[in-house]
Amino acid sequence: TPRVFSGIQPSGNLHLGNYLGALKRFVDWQAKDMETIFCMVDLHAITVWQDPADLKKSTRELCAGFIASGINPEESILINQSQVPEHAQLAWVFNCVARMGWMQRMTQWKDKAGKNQQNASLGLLAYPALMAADILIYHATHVPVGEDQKQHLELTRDIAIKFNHDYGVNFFPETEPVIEGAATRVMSLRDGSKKMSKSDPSDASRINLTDDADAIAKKIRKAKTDPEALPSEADGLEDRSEARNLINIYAALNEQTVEQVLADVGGRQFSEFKPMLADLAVSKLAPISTEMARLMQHQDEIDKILARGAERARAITAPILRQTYDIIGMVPPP
Ligand code: AQP
Repeated sequence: TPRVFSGIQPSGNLHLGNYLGALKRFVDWQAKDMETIFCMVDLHAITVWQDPADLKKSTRELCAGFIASGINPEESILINQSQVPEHAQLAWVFNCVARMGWMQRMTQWKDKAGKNQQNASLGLLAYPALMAADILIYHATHVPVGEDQKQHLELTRDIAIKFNHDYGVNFFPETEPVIEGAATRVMSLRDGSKKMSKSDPSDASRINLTDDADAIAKKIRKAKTDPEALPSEADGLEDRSEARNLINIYAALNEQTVEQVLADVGGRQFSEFKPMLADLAVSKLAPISTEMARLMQHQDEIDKILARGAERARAITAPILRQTYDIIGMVPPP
């Protein structure tokens, strides 16, 4: 059966963008006749500084977020990256396949390293090789992600192609990015030109999955908008990034198309639309935050789920790593 893989960094502040761009869509994939593997990518998170106690908490909270969003750890394989060592082992091989120039071209590297590249971690530059390993250590073919990960997935393909070519094999598959739905790029509530992000210093810029009903409603009420009424057709949202963002969020939460939403709300003012959006968001998100808080009371359960996930994952990853080592000429243990 074809395999689906995706990951989320446990770097805190899990938000609505992660939910609509990733978690909610993972649940759709879980319902299909495919093997689904979802990962808390803690080794990716430490490419920028993480406080050790916060990282542990965020990892368990992310696991709770997966489950509260509808990922069933009996159906999907739910893992923490560092507990499945073959990810990091294959990443080393890919570090030797990928080229420096490929890494230096990545926009995420340029954005996150900023002007002072000399002072960024080597891991931040190598980030996409680890991501390629996460996917290819399962021979996964489908990778559901938000728009911001498209470039990294193209690089995953390049790494697979170069590995296969260099060693004269047809071993790693060419993966397909799956970027679909109305909310593949949820924007900041304070600035329609920036994506909603975990690391934005303004908490008002994002809806956290841990926010309660009051906080969710307040952030939507205060979201930046323009003074015009809403249009009735999608082309009326061009050049209105904040309006488009709120409509996209509404459509994704309500499982409608943008056209369907605008057919209902076109002509209304934001003063009318925002309370509708707040009600919808609270009804969809508050149960998730309640369930996350409940699960966080049972840390030992979470840790057991991750241990069980790692065991199931290693039944797939250990043989693939063994075959990779054989292809590249490593002498196997007797
Ligand atoms: N704003 C977004 N809209 C839609 N999808 C998004 N994703 C992230 N932000 C948005 C998707 O969520 C998944 C996990 O993301 P991640 O945690 O691995 O990486 P990230 O992009 O670094 O997340 P942040 O929130 O933007 O963190 P910082 O602030 O560190 O940059 C991915 O599928 C991603 O596409």
